[in-house]
This record gives sequence, C-alpha cells and structure tokens, in this order.
Amino acid sequence: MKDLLARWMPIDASAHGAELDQMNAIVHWLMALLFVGWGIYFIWVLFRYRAGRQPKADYVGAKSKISTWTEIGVVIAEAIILVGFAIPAWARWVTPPAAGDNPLTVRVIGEQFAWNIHYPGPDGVFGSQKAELMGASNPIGLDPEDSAGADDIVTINQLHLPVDRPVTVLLSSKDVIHSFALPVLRVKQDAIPGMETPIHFTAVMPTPAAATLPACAAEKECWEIACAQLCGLGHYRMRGFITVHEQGGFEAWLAEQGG
Ligand SMILES: [Cu+2]
Repeated sequence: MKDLLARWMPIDASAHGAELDQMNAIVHWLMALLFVGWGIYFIWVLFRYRAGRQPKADYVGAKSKISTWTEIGVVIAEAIILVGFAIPAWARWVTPPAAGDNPLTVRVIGEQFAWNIHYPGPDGVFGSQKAELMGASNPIGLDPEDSAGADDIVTINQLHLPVDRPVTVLLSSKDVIHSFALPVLRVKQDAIPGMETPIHFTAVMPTPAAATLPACAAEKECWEIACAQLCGLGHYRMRGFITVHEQGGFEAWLAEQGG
C-alpha cells in the first residue's frame, strides 16, 4: 500500500525516509477510510431520517453500541500509529549519531532569501561569528581574528554532503522563521532566529548527474533545498541545491573549496 502513494513522492535518498513514508501512507489510508465511512454514513442519515419517513423527532436517539465501538476502534488505530510508529520514529530522529560513526556537522543559517551553509574546514572547528561583521561579502559574520575560522568554508545555497555518513545540521536563522526542507532527504525543520536546532540524517544515495547543476535546471530534477515557510516577498526564490557526493568525492570537494 506504500507503493500506491510512492508514485507521488519525490525520490528518497535518506536512511530514515522509508520509515516516514510508511507512516505517511498509513495515516493517509486511515484518513481515506474515515472519509469514505463518514461519507456513506452521512448519505444514509439523510435518506433514513428524511421528513417523509421520520416526521416526528426521536428523543431517545441511537440505542445501538455500533457508534461507540467504531469510535473506540478509531482511537485504537490512532494510538497504534502514535505509539507504534510516530514516537519511535521521532526518538530515532532526535538521537545524535554516535561519535564513532564520524558524523559531519554543518551549520545552516537561513536569511531573507538564501541559505548560508557553513563548514568547519579541516580543523573541524567552526570559527566564531559577530553580528556586526555580517554583510554582503561575509553573510554569516565570520570573525577574521579567530584562527579557527581561517579554514572554514561558507557557501550560499549549495549544500554538499558525503554519502553514507551521518550528518548533523545545526539550523538557525538571521532574521525571520524559515523552514529548511530537503524533500529528497525527507528533512523539514523550522529555522528559528535565536535558536540553534540540530537535525540528524544520513544520505544513502549520491546525487545522479542528471539531478546536479547545471544539468538538472532544464529538466526540473534538481535535488533542492526549499524554504517551506512563507518568509517574505522573496520566499519563492529561497531555493538551494543538494549534492550528495560519492565516497571520497565530498573530501575532494572540501579540499577544492579550501584551496
Ligand atoms: Cu525562507
């Protein structure tokens, strides 16, 4: 039944996406069942209690227990979705990757209307930032006095990731609330000014050549970062691109950027 909905979903390149897609499918099938059930019941009530057949109001009401049991069944189904699927998926989602799995930490800072991506560079330490240094040539206000920031890499709208390596994105915003959405990686999280929200996921599929810039732009097949929260007049152009590199390709890209 998952496959019936899968045709409308974007490709899933993440380790955790199948679980979310399955839950999405279960919830939608339950909603479809309730919609059809209530629809049939509504039509039956209109017919059964029409004025011609039921001229006088019935003050006793329904005596059958069917409605009670149906309601209990729906509550049980919803409890199974919540306890059996949603809470375990959420628990895995908020658990940071083990240090032994060599996770990559990237900072993503939303602004009107772009995504700033900040890599710590070979030293693995993010350089410090100062709000007063922020400007067109230094969008995240990296402090040149701080030696930890000398090897940092900052890109705009270009998120590069390694395949099969856990990633933690530390998400924040410079101005208003944005929503960092990576549809092909089944990631969506609000970016809130004044807060740094961690997100954990692993990409398990390298971006195909056809979905990489510039080839993808014409075919409309890019792996995109979308802003999923209306954030101002330029919201529609707050669009970034994801490149998941093959083994070794990410390190080569980092070295190229650093050079
Ligand atoms: Cu936005």
